Formats: sequence, C-alpha cells, structure tokens
Amino acid sequence: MSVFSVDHDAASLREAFARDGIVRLGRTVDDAMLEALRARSEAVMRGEAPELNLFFQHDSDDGTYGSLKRGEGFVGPSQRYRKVEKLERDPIFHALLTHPAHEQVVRAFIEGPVHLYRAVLFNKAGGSSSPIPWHQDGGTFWGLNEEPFVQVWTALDDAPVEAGCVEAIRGTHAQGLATPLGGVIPDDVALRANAEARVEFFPAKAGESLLIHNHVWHRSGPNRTAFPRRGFTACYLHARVSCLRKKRAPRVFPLVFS
Ligand SMILES: O=C(O)CCC(=O)C(=O)O
Repeated sequence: MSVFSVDHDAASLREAFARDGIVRLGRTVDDAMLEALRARSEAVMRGEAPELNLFFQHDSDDGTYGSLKRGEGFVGPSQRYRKVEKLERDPIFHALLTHPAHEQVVRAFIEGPVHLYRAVLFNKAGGSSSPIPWHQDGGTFWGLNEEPFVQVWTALDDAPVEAGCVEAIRGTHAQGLATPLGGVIPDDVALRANAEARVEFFPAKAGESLLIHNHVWHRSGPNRTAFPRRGFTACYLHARVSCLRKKRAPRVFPLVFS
C-alpha cells in the first residue's frame, strides 16, 4: 500500500475543521487499493460474503429517498444496494478504515485508543439512484453518551456533481443538532436556514477523502451518470464513548487504533 499524506498538518486540519466542519483531505488511497475496494464492493453486493453478516439496504424502485424499504436487508444479488454497513468485518475495507493516512487525520482529534462507530459504503448505482437528504450524523438516534464528530469519507470512484457528490453547508456543525433525534433535517428547518442558497458541492476524484464533522449539514444528489458512484465512510470514536441502548445489549465498538 503506498501512503499519501493528507494535505494538512494537524494544527491546520484542526483549524479548518473547527471553522468549516468539512475539509478536503486530498488523495489518500492508491489505485491498487481502489481497484480492490471496488471489486470487493461488487462481490459483497452479489452476496459473496454471507459469513460477514453485513447490513444491506437496497435502493428504492422509484429513485426517491421517501420510498426506501427498511428492514429488508439482503434481497438478492444486485448492484443497486444504496448502503452496506458493518464493513469493518471485511479485511479489504478494514485496511481502508485503518489506513495510515486516515489514522493521521483521526490522530489530530482523538488521543489514545480509538474505536469505530460505523464503516459504511454509500453506493449510487449508475443510471438511477436515490438522493440523500440534508442530515446530521448524531443525536439520540445514534444512541451514544457523547456525540461522535470525526468521519472520513473516501471516494472509490470519481464523484463529480452529476454523479451525486457530497454536498454540505460549511459551518453548520457549530450550531449543534437541528433536532434532538438527529438524522434527517426537517424541511421547515432547512427552509428557515436558507439551505438551498448556501449549499456547496464537494466533487471528488477516486481515492480522495473528505473529513466530515458529524453535525455539519450534508446530503448528496442522485447519480445521473451511467457509472457507479461509491463512497466509503468510517466514523471514529474516543474509547470513552459508549452505547446507551437498553432494549438489546449495548453495542461494543471495535478498537481500530490503540
Ligand atoms: O456518500 C454519500 O452520498 C453521503 C454520505 C453521508 O451522508 C454520510 O456519510 O453520512
């Protein structure tokens, strides 16, 4: 694995992140690793890794977020899954989330042992795919005793505007959560904040990463190209962060950097 170092030293990264809540990290992953990740994504969606017991969500038939089906999981081989989670169980994705360039970024924010909250592939199949609305990755929905804030998103394919690149509103992380529950930002809140006029597009080339604050308002559009647009995101936690859920046994988060 060749190692790219990110475009910032720790101090300038912290400054940009505190100000904007989203920072371009430049190229972090080399072509060989990208090839392996893309091939693995396709294999996983064909159902070739049942032993990993991954979480799947298929894209909706009509290309809207509102008609996504929840709770169905794997519904057969398809390259139209919009989301695959628990990828820390896969050695190829595990190599990405523990990549030295990503550790360099995480270490600018978290000292000591680092745990992983989630490792997710966001796939937008070519031709048709649903957008992701404005949201924040936190709140009571995430069920933690402390709000997570560090996630590194990496483009596995070129992600231009027309393929549904990440979009965000700089600085919105500083206002905290729009709702205590977190997740999707209600339309009236987005309207009052004049979100449409403030949106910024973050197109990325394959292998480039973004550092995203969990509370920065972000979303992505449909993929209007003929090619897949895959992005992988890993959210990291201080080891002191714990799961608050009561109905089932609390989650235990895997250690990624010791
Ligand atoms: O990959 C995308 O389209 C968006 C990713 C995202 O929303 C997230 O990481 O929370």
